[in-house]
Amino acid sequence: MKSGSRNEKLNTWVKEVADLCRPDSITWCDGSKAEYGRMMALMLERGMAVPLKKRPNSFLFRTDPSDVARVEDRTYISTRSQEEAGPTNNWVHPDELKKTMRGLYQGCMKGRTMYVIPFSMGPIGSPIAKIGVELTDSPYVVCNMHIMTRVSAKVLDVLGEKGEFIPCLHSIGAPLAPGQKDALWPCAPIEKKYISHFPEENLIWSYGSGYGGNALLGKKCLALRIASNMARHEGWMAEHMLILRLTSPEGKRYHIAAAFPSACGKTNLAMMQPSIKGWKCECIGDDIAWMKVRGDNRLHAINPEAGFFGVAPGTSYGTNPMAMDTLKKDVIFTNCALTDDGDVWWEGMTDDSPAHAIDWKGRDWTPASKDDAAHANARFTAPASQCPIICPDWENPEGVAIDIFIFGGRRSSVVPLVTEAYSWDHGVFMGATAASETTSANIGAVGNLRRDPFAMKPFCGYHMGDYFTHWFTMGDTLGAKAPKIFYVNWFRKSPEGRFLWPGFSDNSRMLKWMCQRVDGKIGAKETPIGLMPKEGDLDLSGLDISSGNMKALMNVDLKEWKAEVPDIEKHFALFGSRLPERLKKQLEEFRKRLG
Ligand code: SAT
Ligand code: MN
Repeated sequence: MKSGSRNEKLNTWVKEVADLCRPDSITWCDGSKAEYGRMMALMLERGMAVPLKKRPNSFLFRTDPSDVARVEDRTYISTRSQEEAGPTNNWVHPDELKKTMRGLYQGCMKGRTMYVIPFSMGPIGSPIAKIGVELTDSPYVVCNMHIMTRVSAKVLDVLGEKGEFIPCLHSIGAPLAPGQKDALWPCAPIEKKYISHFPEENLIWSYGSGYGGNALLGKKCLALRIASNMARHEGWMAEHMLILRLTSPEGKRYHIAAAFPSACGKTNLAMMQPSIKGWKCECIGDDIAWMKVRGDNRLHAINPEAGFFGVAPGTSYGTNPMAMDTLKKDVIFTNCALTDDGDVWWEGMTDDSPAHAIDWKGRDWTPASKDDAAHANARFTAPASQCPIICPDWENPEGVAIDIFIFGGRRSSVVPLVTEAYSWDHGVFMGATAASETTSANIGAVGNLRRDPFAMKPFCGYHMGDYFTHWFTMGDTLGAKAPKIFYVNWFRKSPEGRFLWPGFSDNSRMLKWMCQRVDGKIGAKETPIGLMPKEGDLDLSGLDISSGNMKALMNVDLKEWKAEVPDIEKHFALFGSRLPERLKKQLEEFRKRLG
């Protein structure tokens, strides 16, 4: 593609960054297949990419062992006052952070090419889409952005001379001296990694990591952290939610948006194959929802992304056949194992492990090896259009009208399979108090319980107390047309540590109950924590589950729930004077119901 654009602001910014980072050359990307091919050829030549014999146009990458997940400890919301960033975000004053990062950016692209990637989040030209431009020195990022966003010269046309874009600066932070041999996965050490957001000027600066959300800046950085802040000012919502369409045997459509923390099964739910007869599911998105109130006064959702960056381990024809079929060609795999016949493999993909493989660190692996063959946060990057059940409306700029919100997380105890909120305010309380055991999607300890409000703790670009207020405001705007809110937990375990619920396609049973609730076709019983299915109301036909397990899954132990209260109080105290009164009232009512 030719260099430069008609947009003065963009050209000036590209020049400024080039003066600072000193790349050897600059390439403007056009998102074409040929460009993708050139980038891959370059990475093959450098030995970074492994072509997969078994999957056409698909490649395996192995990262540096230090660069395998998002780095929440190194992620910043940099506003002029710390108060604005709030208690859930790391904060450094923009002047100081920019000074530090400018120091790091100085000459950081020497020996490399800087790519200019114009991309659209949402269909190009759609009124709800936003334009970003990522500058990066990573060809791996270019290829992933091709899949995850809409990269095209058309974006520059839409931008025109005066259009607005979100500048996203990224460097892996590994300049090359003349003659220096490149690493297979160049990146900077952890203490030099920075994932920084300047919401007051809609600006993103990322340094030192080449992985996932740290480097593909359209995703968590733009579509969640920056967009959430834009959304509260502009009266819409940017949420960490999958979007799916469920169609009943009678042909009635329901649209569901569900928020779960990273690596808690959003991709699996988004592509589920209902086990109940006659119900059909179609996927619209698996990670992010942008939602606006439209003329019908309902909340309409679009998926701003164009691909899936899904967790590989655990994905199989048993758990998520539609994902498996999405992965047949044109996929980038990262940190999976390589089999001897030139395919990828990961824990949970097949019943039998291969007798030999190369693990994600490039070492020989056999089932006797003490480490896993694939990293627990190994990922696939695949075009959404390849999903066999992608919804015909997945790129509809009008979006789909949401009927149901679901919150949830991983809880091995306490939380039952499904609960319905008494009201919008109660639903906001459920979202605000959501808790989950931590996963390997972030660098840090795995399995610790943490409050992760609306699954947005790592992704809210402003004060979380104000974010709660925004949810109440949206509820007031939507009034009777607001989606119904539910809370689920697929992950409850027996005292012996076995999952009590089969999950995956059987989660459709809870979705059916939710749809019946939306239609007012079925009752519910009142419990202190919310409305729950009455005995016999959940469709369990054809499911082999003991009544003991069902009882355990639905159990609400008041002692256990009372024990949650002090933790909720501590969590709420974090938000100080910005905790909405309406949440305090909800906590009061919750306490009363618990008795
Ligand atoms: O690395 S990502 O942020 O894209 C994946 C996730 O944490 O959900
Ligand atoms: Mn996510």
